[in-house]
Amino acid sequence: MAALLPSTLSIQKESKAIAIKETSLFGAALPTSLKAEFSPCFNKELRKKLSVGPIKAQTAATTPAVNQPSEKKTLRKGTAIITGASSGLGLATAKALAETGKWHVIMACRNFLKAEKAAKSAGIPKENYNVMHLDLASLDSVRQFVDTFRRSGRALDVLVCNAAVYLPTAKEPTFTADGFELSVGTNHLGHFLLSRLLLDDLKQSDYPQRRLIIVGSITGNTNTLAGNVPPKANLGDLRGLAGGLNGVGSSSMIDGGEFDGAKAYKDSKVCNMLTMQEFHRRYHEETGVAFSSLYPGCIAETGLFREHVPLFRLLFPPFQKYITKGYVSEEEAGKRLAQVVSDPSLSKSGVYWSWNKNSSSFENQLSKEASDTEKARKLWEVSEKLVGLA
Ligand code: NDP
Ligand code: PMR
Repeated sequence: MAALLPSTLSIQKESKAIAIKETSLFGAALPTSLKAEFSPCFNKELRKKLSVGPIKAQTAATTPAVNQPSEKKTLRKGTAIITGASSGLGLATAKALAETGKWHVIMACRNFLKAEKAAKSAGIPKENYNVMHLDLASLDSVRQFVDTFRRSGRALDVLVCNAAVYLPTAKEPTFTADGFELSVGTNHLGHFLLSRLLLDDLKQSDYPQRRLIIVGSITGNTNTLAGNVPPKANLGDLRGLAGGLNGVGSSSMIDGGEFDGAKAYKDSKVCNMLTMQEFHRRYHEETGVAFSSLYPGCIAETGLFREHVPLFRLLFPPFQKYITKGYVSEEEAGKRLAQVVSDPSLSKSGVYWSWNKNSSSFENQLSKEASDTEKARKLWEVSEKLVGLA
């Protein structure tokens, strides 16, 4: 909460402007007062307003654990690369894994010093991690990271594509070094190249359970209430992506529409979930690598919301804690992702994991778009061209 204090102060000054401008502070067109927004009966009301179709409960019954291969008696220490491990979910996961003593974590981060400091202050045992530079907003940096990792001589057992940017207040698009809109360029295309290149390394590992995990989210899934808060994810026919997503010759949005930072993020999460499934279809049988995605819960206090207005950052955590009850702490979310990395009962491939209120994992359903096999294939092929693999 201490970190919120400066925001609180600035809210005093800014609240009037925000209240007028940001009637859609929580996304849905909400001309009514914040009081109404926080009313416990928001569920019925909002569903009506948002005209949400059938919604799958995000707290469904736990699916029985599947595929429980027997573990070797003496397992060597596994190596996991986690992108964006300098804060939030990535840092908490690195800590959860490193503390077991069974994992060496490579923190793949764009800001080396920040990552080192974060690891130190989180108390991650220093023999169980190291930081390597990776800027996902540059394809050259991705390739260089892969080279550096290979030169380290380590086997790769698990890759976690976790890093992301969210730019909900941006009026104009910004771009990666290669000219792609920044959210999709970082969250999807950077990870797409990284995971395609590192699949070879995963294949070569002798670790019994090799996994490639791409973090997804509820907000990219329109079969949920959260996924129906405007702007909704929608990749359309991928015409903007096929045009290079550069805002010059083509749109900066995947569907070819006007730039919208919040939508670009949600679209990127759909790409993450589609990519995981396409990996599964193309490579699971051949390689034995398990591909999965997850929604770790709403970790409402992470750096993801750093670009949002101060009032949002102040109200979002209590909204998620007391109204939607979707809130999880960074520590809890880190334990969840660490489970997807190493728990033998979460070894099934092609799954989008979620957790119910008792923190039990279950195989969740993806939205129609996020499970569209034809779209996944097209996304794969267009992405291959953009990152120089085809
Ligand atoms: P944070 O902002 O705390 O973490 C994001 C990380 O990504 C940071 O370490 C950041 O680095 C890194 N990053 C951003 N851009 C780049 C880049 N170009 N190259 C390398 N690293 C980069 O957010 P969260 O922990 O919340 O987000 C982690 C994941 O969880 C994301 O995939 C997000 O979509 C997902 N998620 C989050 C939810 C939430 O409620 N917070 C809910 C559902 C999913 P730096 O520290 O240098 O800024
Ligand atoms: Mg959402 C019903 C449950 C629920 C859950 C679990 C989330 C998660 N959200 C829910 C509901 C609502 N949200 C409702 C009813 C509203 C309108 C009042 C709402 C609004 C809202 C906004 C404006 N929510 C948001 C925002 C954001 O800017 C966050 C976002 O979309 O980031 C992309 C967000 C989120 N809500 C979540 C989660 C997990 C997020 C953020 C993180 C993410 O998807 O990665």
